[in-house]
Amino acid sequence: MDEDSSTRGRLESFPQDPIHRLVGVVIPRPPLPNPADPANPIPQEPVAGGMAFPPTAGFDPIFYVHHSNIDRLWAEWSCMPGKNWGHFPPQDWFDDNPWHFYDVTLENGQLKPVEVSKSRKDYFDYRALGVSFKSEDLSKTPLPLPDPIPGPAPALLASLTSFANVGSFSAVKRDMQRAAALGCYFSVNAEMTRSDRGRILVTEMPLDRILTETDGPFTQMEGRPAEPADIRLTVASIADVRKIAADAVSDIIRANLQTLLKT
Ligand SMILES: [Cu+2]
Repeated sequence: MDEDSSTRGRLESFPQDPIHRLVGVVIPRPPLPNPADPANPIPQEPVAGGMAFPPTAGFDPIFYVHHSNIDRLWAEWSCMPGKNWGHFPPQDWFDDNPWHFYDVTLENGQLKPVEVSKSRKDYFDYRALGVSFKSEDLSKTPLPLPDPIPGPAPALLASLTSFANVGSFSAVKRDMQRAAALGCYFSVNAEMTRSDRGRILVTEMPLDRILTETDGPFTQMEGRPAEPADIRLTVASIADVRKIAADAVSDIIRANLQTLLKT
């Protein structure tokens, strides 16, 4: 189980998670009245069995049946023809070894615990871990991890409105440069091009990483929520800041989006 939401696999989200919750039975509890502040009742944690919580799930014998089945599904998937990996976390995520297990060995007639600590990448090859499944076709090869792991895929920074207005400006600029080096795209809305800080950021963005957005309904345009048609104004502002014709900016943004969708 991994707490980092950016590295959660699909199999973990379904059926791994829902089976934990269904077996654990999560019963919501209504909020308690709050005499000091009647408008804000006090929320209560739900009542649930051990399987619904990671720290106690392993005490339920069903846990082992459930996870053997999840591992079997993973193994079957990885042996199917034409499968490929999705986006990869960075190499150091694969090299990290966050989990510690105990195995036993026989030493002078005594069982001794041995700590097992492998890096994450070593858990991708279940056969190397000595795991096999009754239904497994041993003539098929599980999908191997590429070596080295390719860098993370370009990510889209959803909105630069808050990015542009929060924190020290030199830190924001440095973060933007680091994000650009990682292959991130930046989306710009009209509101952003109205602040000095926003305009400076747009000046320094790599042109091949700029995208547009309305960020509506959160951003406002002349007193109403921003709409897709307002993108014209964003394009005009980018053109103004970068001293390029608006048509050229439209062409660049269209090409950037096509590149992003192909990756
Ligand atoms: Cu689980």
